[in-house]
Amino acid sequence: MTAEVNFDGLVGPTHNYAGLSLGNRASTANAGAVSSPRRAARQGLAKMRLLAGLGLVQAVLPPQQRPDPVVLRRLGFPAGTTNTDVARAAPELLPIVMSASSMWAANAATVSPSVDTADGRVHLTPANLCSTTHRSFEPEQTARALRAIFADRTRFEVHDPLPAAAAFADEGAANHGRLTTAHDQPAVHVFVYGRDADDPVVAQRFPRRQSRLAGELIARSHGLDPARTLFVRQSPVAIDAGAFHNDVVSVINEGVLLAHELAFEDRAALLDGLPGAVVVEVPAGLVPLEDAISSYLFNSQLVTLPDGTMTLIAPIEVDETPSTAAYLAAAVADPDHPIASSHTLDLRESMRNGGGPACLRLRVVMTDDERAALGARVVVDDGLLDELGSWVEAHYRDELRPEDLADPQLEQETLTALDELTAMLGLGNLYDFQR
Ligand code: SUG
Repeated sequence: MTAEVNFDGLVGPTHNYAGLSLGNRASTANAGAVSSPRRAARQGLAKMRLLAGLGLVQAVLPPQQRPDPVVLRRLGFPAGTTNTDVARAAPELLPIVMSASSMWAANAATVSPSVDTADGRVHLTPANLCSTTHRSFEPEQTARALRAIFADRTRFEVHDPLPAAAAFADEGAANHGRLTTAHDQPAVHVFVYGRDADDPVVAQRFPRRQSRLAGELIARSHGLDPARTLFVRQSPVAIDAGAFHNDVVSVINEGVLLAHELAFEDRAALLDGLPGAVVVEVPAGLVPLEDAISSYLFNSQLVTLPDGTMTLIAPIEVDETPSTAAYLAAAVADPDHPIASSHTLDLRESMRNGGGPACLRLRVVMTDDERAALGARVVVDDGLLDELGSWVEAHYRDELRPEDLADPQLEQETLTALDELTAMLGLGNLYDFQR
């Protein structure tokens, strides 16, 4: 059977609040706050356990090594430079090289399932993430991890990330969705972008992270049918209100597009391009854009359960925001609304950095054979979730303050933890320090 597999980014041991993402209002608002890597990782594992318990196929992606020695060398530091050395030599770089931002796996890559590609293989392109400094360090390790997991070249192709230039700026699956009657059927691919290469330079409140060209290049390299790809501009109003990725204001699952009324610039063109889709637009009169962005209603995971109904996996902030709580209750009560049920989760550690349920997952639709060909033990069951839980308890700190990022112990703890993790997940010598 073909299934949508949700790969969640495992929160790394350096999870912290450094205020690194302009345009991501939660990130800015929580700069300098004390984080809890352990609680963050527990919350992430609880989400994976919930989805697996609902009968969905759930998998995990490993965190990245921080600081990354390859990045430090490229920044001109000598081999053997530690986090403590960086703190002494260039304190302003420390939060940037220590960020655990790879946990938001929706930005790891853009994925096209085999049913949609010309060569019948699954194609993945790691996102270059060149719009933010700290995230621009992710693509190399992402590519390495994806190549270890999707190692079978007869079934999978992991492309190189696009070059890290503004014209190719790519944020991965957070700005991409596939609309289809069922996961195993050919889909219309919707690529959402914030700017075009020839946009006039005008003053804007917040950066437009995704370029149209990036989506076009990826669609071509994946061998998607041009007649079934759509390029849609995000509304500048939404970006300037804090929707730095489109998955903050819309979500697609199979034949359903759930979106805020102000998510897209040209709604009419979008709706014309999606014949047969069930488009549920949430009016600003019911859910103001501000509430959509602070609660992350649309950053929920809309998933199809084994019984064929759809459930919404939402952050607890949706319950706590009157307009979104009312919208969701009414949706579930309405037999004609595609959301038949919902679950809310405490993901506050990630949410404080602007990462909700949908940010934490990368969707890969796979056939049984493709799943059986995965090159590592990444599909979770209760046993693996228990092992990961014990691993987090053993290695993660309860609290991390900004100054702790310079602690020499922290880097050592991280390496010990990652070394154990690669053995647990059968990932071989994934990390630079293991080579
Ligand atoms: O890229 N936050 C991430 C959140 C990513 C959310 N992903 C999706 N919407 N799919 C970002 O802005 C904050 C890190 C800090 O400030 O410490 C950060 O990188």
